[in-house]
Amino acid sequence: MTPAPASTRGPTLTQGAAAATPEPAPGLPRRAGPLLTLINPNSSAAMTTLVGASARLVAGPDTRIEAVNPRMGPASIESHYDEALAVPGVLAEIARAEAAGSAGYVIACFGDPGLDAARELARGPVVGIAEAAMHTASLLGRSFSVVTTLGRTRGRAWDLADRYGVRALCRSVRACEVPVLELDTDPLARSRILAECGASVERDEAEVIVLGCAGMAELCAWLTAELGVPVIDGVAAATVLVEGLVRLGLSTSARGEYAPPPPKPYTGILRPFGLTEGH
Ligand code: 2AL
Repeated sequence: MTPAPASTRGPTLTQGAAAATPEPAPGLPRRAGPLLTLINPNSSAAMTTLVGASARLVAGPDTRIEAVNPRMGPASIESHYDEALAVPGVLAEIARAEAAGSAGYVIACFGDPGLDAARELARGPVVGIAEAAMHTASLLGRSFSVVTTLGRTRGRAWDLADRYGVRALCRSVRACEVPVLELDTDPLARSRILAECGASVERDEAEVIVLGCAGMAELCAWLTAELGVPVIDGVAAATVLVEGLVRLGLSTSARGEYAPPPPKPYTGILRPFGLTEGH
């Protein structure tokens, strides 16, 4: 397998799939602005198109957005199992985009899968959509609620609220019980999501709504108009945040926990993920 070019930040992931992926988007305008890579960690091309569109709506005019999804991994992420097995594909995309000169990354799934590992691998800043949405919510009100897909994903959202230090602001995590891949096909999806958002505001006293899935991005403006409170699409929030970090010239600290991982061999099907020093 062809190793990806060395990162100046640290070791190189010897990921064949990464090197095989075409580099920045055919037809992308060649402008001077930074290239940001949005990684949809599931393998749904339709959702990748959706998150790319959502990011482009808010990105600055000179920012180039490449929206990608891994070539391996789950069709959607709605369990811990899905999430764990989505991570190698996310890391392969980071390695590929590093070689293509990406300046920053958005991990566009609400469980923020692989966020810490991505920060160890990437030169530029990496922001997860749950992280971005929850921090943004904390700037807009004294309380927020998350409206997610399936009830089984609620625990992960609570874990992340803890992790990001905003659990005290989180009034509830509600589920619309629509699977990720049915968000745009189930005729009841919109009304169910609206009902859970409404209950969050009326019953749980949430002042801000956080959408708990990248696949809900296109509902954000409509929900805002219906609810009369700020509704946050994490894809847009993370795009603006990472773009701002890049503009500030800031990136992940390479000192301490996010230092490049020590090179070592990996075995079996994970062999391509073994890190080497340089090439
Ligand atoms: C998600 C998401 O954002 N993408 C995905 O596949 N699953 N989140 C969720 N709560 O189901």
